[in-house]
Amino acid sequence: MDLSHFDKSACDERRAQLASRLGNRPALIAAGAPRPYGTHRGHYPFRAASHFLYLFGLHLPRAMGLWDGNRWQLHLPEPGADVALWTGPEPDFEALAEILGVAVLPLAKLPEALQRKPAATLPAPDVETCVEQSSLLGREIRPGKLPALDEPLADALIDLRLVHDATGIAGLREAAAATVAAHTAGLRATRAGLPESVVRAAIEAELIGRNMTTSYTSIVSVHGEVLHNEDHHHLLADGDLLLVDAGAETTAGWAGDVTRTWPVSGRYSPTQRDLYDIVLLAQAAAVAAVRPGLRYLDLQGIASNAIAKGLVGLGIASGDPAELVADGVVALFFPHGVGHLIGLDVHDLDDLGDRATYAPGRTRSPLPGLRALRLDRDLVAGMAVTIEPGFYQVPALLDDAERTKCAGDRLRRDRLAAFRDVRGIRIEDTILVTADGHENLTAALPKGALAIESAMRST
Ligand SMILES: [Mn+2]
Repeated sequence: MDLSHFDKSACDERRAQLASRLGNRPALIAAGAPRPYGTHRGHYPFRAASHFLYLFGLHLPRAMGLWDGNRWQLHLPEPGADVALWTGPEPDFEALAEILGVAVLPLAKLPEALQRKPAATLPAPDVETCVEQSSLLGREIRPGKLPALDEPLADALIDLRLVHDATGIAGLREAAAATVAAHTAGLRATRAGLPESVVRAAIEAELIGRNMTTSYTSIVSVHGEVLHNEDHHHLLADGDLLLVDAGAETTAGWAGDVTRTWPVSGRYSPTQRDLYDIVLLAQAAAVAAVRPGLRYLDLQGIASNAIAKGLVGLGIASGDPAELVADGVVALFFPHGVGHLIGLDVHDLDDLGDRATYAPGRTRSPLPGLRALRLDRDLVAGMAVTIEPGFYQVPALLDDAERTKCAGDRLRRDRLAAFRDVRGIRIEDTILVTADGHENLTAALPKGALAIESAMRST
């Protein structure tokens, strides 16, 4: 068992904070079960559910943390006789109790510890564990709308996890540094004629070498217009832009998330450069606005307005930029949200949906460009967010007469045709909100067009 990343005092403090919010109301926190790999009996490497990881700090398969209203305890499956043979010796319950500072008991004792009290819980990420939670608690536990009993637990965890403690911030910095190194390796590995998968390998090798993994499936694609492109088989060609959206996950579970878009040849074409600079201006304007008290939704407006002005400047669109945003014309080119929370999950707290990521009383706007926005809270020092505007030529949007109706005669397709060597551009950094503004945790990675070209030349 790798204990190198375990921070006992941070976990002690987090459990104490949660306990003080719960009072005498019991709560069951599930780590989740390993997920089967293929159809044989193997499993993916186990990664504990983030609420559990936040409180207990270790990837303990099938563990159940219990706040019984009075004290914390941890219930674990008894190790099978051959575990030490196949997967190496593990600390016994007594040793683990010492490490964690909580009582560790066999899972078989959990029903007794629950004493049929109505305990709150949150659905684990895997179905198998949800079934076990249902059986332990005598009610159906599944993802979706939370029962009233579970709401105070969800709200307490949201309250705690929205604002990162010093250990969390250190974890995010570590993930950011590894992510910067990974992108740098990808930049250096980029050559015309190679498949996208070779660049992906260079990026992920940098993470694996640090005993880390990825916080989501890397996007490494010359088809940046496919927003969640998970194919890696296309060959890189001179003249292509390569969109790379990849992030580290540290051993302790903290996520990195960065996107860069660089030219395969090492030089942006004049048309690529024009649009790249617009996305960069939009991203920089949104990043610059980050400070405590700012409503996150306003960043969508800042980025969209900058893109609207840029499109008018290039003659791709005409009319008043603010109206182009309001009427959904900018969303034809920038159809996604400007970013999200980041923490132990890359889309942090997403398992709790808009309850976590939208401030109480706020709901999703139906407007194009806003309906995909994952976050609308007022920023607080200690929150971490991404800022990631983009420009894409998505055929499913631009070739759809119904969807483009909002543009009227303001879309200049003859002019747009000159920019056909741009399929997708996105620029993304991980930003920590600080007391007096913000800190860009991934600022070390080249972002300006000239800086990227220069970094590619020096390989
Ligand atoms: Mn992101």
